[in-house]
Amino acid sequence: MSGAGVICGEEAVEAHPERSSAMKVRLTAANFIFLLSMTVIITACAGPKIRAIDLIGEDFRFLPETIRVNEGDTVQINFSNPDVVPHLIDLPAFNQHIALLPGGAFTLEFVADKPGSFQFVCSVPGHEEAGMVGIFVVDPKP
Ligand SMILES: [Cu+2]
Repeated sequence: MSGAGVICGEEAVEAHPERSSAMKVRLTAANFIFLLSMTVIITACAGPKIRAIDLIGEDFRFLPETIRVNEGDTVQINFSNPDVVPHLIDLPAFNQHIALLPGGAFTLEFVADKPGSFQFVCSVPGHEEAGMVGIFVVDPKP
């Protein structure tokens, strides 16, 4: 096996091949920092990720209109309503429903446990028809 590498999402971090025999090298400060950094990278890659997304409901729109996560992510949608009218978010595919009064904020948290494209809407009468619609995209596990 040539130089050890760690793949994390789109990023690839190549371990230094010249250090493949690190076990034979005495533990210098540089080696210690290298090993510590690799531990941090591996820990960051392990297990599902938490994806925090700010979502604003305003002027009969969701901003952003599209939310994209990966299957298995724990999703935190920080939904806020700076408007002067109430707004709701209904994402039935993940059993998420919340109503916000003007000026309100709430964080929805759930696991994106299935891939696909799912619509979410504001179900205050007339708001969906006015365009208050968004898409929640869950990319499948590779
Ligand atoms: Cu609304």
